[in-house]
Amino acid sequence: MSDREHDHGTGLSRREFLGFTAAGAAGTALVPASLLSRQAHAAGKSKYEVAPGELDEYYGFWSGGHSGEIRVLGIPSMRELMRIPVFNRDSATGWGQTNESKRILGESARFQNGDTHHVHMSYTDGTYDGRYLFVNDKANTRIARIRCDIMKTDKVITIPNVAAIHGLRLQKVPKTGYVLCCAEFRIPHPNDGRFLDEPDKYHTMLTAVDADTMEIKWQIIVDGNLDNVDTDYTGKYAAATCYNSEGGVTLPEMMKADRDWTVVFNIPRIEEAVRQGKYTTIGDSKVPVVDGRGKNNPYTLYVPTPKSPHGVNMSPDGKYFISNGKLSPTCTVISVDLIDKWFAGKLKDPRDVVVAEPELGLGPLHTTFDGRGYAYTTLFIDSQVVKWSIADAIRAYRGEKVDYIRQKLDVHYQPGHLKASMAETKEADGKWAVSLCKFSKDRFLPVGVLRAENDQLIDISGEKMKLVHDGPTFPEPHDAIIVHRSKVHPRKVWRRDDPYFAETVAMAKRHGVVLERDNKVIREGNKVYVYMTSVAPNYGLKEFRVKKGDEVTVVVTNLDKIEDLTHGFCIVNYGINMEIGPQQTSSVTFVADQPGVHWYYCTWFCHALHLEMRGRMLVEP
Ligand code: CUK
Ligand code: CUA
Repeated sequence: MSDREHDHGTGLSRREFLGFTAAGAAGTALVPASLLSRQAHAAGKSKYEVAPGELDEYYGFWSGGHSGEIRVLGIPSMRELMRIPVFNRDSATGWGQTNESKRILGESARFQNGDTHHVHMSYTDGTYDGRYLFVNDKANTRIARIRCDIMKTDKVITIPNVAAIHGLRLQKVPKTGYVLCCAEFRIPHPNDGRFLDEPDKYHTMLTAVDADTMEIKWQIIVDGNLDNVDTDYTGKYAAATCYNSEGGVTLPEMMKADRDWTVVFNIPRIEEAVRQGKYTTIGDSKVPVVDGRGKNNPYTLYVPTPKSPHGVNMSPDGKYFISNGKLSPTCTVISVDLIDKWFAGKLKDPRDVVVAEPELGLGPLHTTFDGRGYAYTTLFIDSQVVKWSIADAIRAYRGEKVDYIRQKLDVHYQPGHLKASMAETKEADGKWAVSLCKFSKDRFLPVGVLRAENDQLIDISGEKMKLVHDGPTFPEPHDAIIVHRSKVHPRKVWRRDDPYFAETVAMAKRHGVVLERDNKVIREGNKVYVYMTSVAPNYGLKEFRVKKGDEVTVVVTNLDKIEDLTHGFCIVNYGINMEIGPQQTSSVTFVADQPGVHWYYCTWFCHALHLEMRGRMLVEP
């Protein structure tokens, strides 16, 4: 590929450049953070190499696409630190098999797959608060919450009345607030088979979920479909893209219109409608459903947007929603102030809220920000990231002769999301960006027909973007966030009263068992409860005896208090394995369907005598 990188030049000296930033971000916390980060870079700390023994400055939280998981990376090293199973099954930890994980997965535990696209961290006052992550499942219309203190999934819910949750964002102020979820595919309501071949009866909805209780608060029906969503910094608005305003069910039908739209939701008005009972319900669901269809309803504003837009991104100064044109070479910049005016009845044409529509290149999908007034947009078809000035794009839209494009950087290849450090908070610090490329082709040794994706690290701290690292990943990171490490405070050892295994503790109590002390087998009919402790390199029970056909529940409590001293519990030829971290209790239930001697053993290499950490399950015929 030819080197198409070129610099349009800012024409500004470093001093003027910083001065511009200060003016552009007046009144926010952005300026000091940006200046500090620039100084750190000037002092030579911008290397992406993180030496052995050193820690990364940022956490990266990656969605895992149709692997169904979340991954945790260190930034800038791009080292993969952890995988958090969410909608998938996990052989190492027993996610999807332990009783604790099955309770969390609920009735949806019957699904073995998931498709995560958008992972976001909870906010307080417009920045990350380190409490939770939330992620969508497009495959089975679910969302999940992950506790950041233990980095485990703690809630999974299915969204009713809709299909294929794709876009997912959180309210940023005063705190999260709602988790807002876009269902991408239109379906008939009710979807019970009575309407099949009548696409005019299909529709979709935005769903608002309470982040603290995970209760579904309301849904709002829209025209067209919903793709991505973002929220503003006042708590009033969310905006979502629609690529199928046509309501088509085939590709040519969905591509017909030259403009689809960005739909803006007026959240206080929707809440008011729910309070006043201006809603319906669908089928058995009790969720209030507000009707946001039609050009003249009070809840939504449909802003015509070229063409089949995909990502929508709120600028960290809180001023603009930016919709990424996908089939149009443009991004559409929508002003939050003008949205206020629209809903106050002061504007006539929905397009009046648009303040810029810069032409950026082919296939704009997603935009990120550096907190210094620049936007960075991925160009899927051009395989580039384009850096552009929002202020200059606005001037150009007003008719001034200015070049808003600063640089185009080749990436490899076909980028989707692009995320800069802290970019989705008011503390955007403009140090690193990651371009999540869909194809890697010639960038890595070939590994069969299936290839890795390529997550490319870009240094955005200077005036020119610099590509510094290629990171192969398994299918398929769609999105990521880069969170400063000061925001995240994971535990090192489990709390004995952690709600994660509270139901198992309650069961032990009913059996009169003290988990921290007892090793015993309790039989209730053909149900057998096996309680044991673990202290490296020993299980509290060297053996236990059951009968063929018994339903066996094994509960292991790890008494080790040492950081990083995890044990496993695996039964040979029974398909059972689970993780028991320091001070954790884990349990698993299965039917003893094979008589004979079945060794159980520890799967985490925990001690010099780890191999000897085992015992026998004796199953009488
Ligand atoms: S994403 Cu889900 S299709 Cu561009 Cu936010 Cu990849
Ligand atoms: Cu315990 Cu290995």
